[in-house]
Amino acid sequence: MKKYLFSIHFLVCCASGFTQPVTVSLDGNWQFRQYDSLHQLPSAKGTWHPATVPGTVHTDLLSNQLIPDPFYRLNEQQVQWVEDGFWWYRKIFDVSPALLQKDSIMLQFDGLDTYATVILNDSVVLTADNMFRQWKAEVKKYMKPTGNVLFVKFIPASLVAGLLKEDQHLTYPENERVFVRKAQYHFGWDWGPRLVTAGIWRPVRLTGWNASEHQPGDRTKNISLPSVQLVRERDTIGETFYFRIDGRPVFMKGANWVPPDNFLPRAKKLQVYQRLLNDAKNAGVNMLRVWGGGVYEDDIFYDLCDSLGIWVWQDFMFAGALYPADSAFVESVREEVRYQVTRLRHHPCIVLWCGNNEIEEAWFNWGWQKQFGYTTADSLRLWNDYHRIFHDVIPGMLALLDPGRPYWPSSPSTGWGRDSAYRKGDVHYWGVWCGKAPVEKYNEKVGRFNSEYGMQGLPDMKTIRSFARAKDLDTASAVMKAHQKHPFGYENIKLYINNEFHAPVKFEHVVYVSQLMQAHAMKTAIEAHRRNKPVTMGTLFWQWNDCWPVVSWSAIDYAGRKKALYYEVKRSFADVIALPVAEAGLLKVRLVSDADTVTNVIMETQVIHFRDGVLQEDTRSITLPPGGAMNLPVNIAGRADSTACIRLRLLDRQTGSLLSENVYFGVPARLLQLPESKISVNVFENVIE
Ligand code: BMA
Repeated sequence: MKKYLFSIHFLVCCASGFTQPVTVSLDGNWQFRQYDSLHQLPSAKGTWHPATVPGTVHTDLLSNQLIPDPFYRLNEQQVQWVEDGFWWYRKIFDVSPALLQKDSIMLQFDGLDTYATVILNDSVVLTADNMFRQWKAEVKKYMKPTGNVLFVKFIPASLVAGLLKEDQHLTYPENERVFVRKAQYHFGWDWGPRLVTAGIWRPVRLTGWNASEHQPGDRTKNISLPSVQLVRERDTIGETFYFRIDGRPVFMKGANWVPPDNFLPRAKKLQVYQRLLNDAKNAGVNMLRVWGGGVYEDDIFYDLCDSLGIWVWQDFMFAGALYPADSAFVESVREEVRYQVTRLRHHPCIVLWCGNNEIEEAWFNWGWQKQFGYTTADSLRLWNDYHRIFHDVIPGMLALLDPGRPYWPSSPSTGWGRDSAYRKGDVHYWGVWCGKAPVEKYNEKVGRFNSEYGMQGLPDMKTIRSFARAKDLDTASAVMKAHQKHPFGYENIKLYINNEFHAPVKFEHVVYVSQLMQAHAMKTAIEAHRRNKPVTMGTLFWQWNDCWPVVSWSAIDYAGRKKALYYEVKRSFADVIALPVAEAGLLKVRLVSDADTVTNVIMETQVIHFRDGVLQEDTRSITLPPGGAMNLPVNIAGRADSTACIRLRLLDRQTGSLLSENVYFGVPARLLQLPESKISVNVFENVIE
């Protein structure tokens, strides 16, 4: 992907040489206060306090010690009043004559969350109602050299949403959130708290220029982007679903990406993007799906994906609900799409635009029609509204703005309960977890492209201790329940642990074993998907990261600590791997390569007895074509059972270096007859032996 980056850089440098507009950042020090509220509120009212822009009202209240940390213990409940506040932000500033002399001065907000009125020197210069848009106003006539006063006044998003909801004669699934163009996870999710933020969440600036001066050019012109096709061709099974990039089919390995904080500007400041994306690269991830209940990510996310070689499946921000399609809403969506596609289309990393998360699946499978009592006429109207947004407005805008990239209206295309979900399109297989099916089901339910599946694991003990006291360390405690948002989360964790492991008793052991269980489940799924290459061409587990410290499906917890899953994923995503296939008690191996060159490997197979060590061994030399997959019989009689496992190692034939390693256990871990381990630890200064 580096070759594509070079041309972008070159173009931006060239463009800037011809222009002399003056740009002044208005980030940095602002002030904020609470103006009014729907309810009786505590102390923030009345006085101006220092504020940070870009930022959120919650983080400003926190740094002024006006609220406790919303992530600690049960504090999420304590801070719910914040969403009902009317918040005012203010900046007083001077400007240089160089700016003031320009013909035109534009005030530009890259993000306002969400319902805001912007007032400059007593004149309303713009009103905003969509968190995902950039907002601009020509302000030259209002500006003066000194003492400019800029106000941004927010009214509560949930208040407006509630009023919009009352206007409807139908009940929409998922309550008020669908009426607001604001990150949907802010209203709470099954891994996230309800923290309905407000604020100036992206940079603000003034730009002045003269009519004669060059305007910044469209960044996509003359940029060489990869040629990307989403290949959907009929075949004997159904229809293919894979990405062909620059002529080469690419097997996608990765995960779903959720916003890395409830308070997004904070994540950026703390360099969370660099950490999470480098970790992804190091684990062999080559695709992340930016999931539709979050946000169109910060520029830094896409810049990093470009440079690390991580492809991006980009959802538009709609998830698991129905959305209205009145003219005001549609117009807002149209402008949102215009802005986001124009902002992002020059990134080589983006290989797919996807309309939404789980709306098509939901409409046909979640029983909304019955639950909300829709008549035939209601259903028709709702389905037409759906079509308008996802089959008309969004693809229509893409055809104008980014015709070269594929569009997929909804992920997944078919519900996981239907057979056709495994023959075409992408699938979110939640039979394991939501349906409580055993982990082995992953071996059967293999889709053409597996864009979601997952298993929960508790976060690291240190992370848990950052929000819980010693007395809270029990899954039945109020605090641990508040940090588990899935209705039957702990029940399922227990169920899946008991299927595979001895039931842990101590809380620390529950944490540890839940992570092993999660890693085991995801290994099973990933291996099943990779074994099925080339019929299957993608595996994205749910979910890469967290937005707060929580029990979730993530591989990396909010504090950046890796769960056992991370290390298992890293092993399972190795470019060249030997995957066991157990058939009628006999072991075969499927060798899979995602490398773009021929790989010469030595495959080493060992039967290892837990007490007596290596019982049998076989080595053979194999040449794997680029991107190829092949079945091999294993030349050994020994079996993986309760006393022994089989270890498969692939070594580079030339250098002897280890390419990948896979250990196959024939029975659940709780049935293994493992001898007592003898481990001694010596610590010498900074060396552990
Ligand atoms: C998927 C996602 C999310 C959810 C996850 C776990 O379907 O799209 O909505 O968090 O399941 O339940």
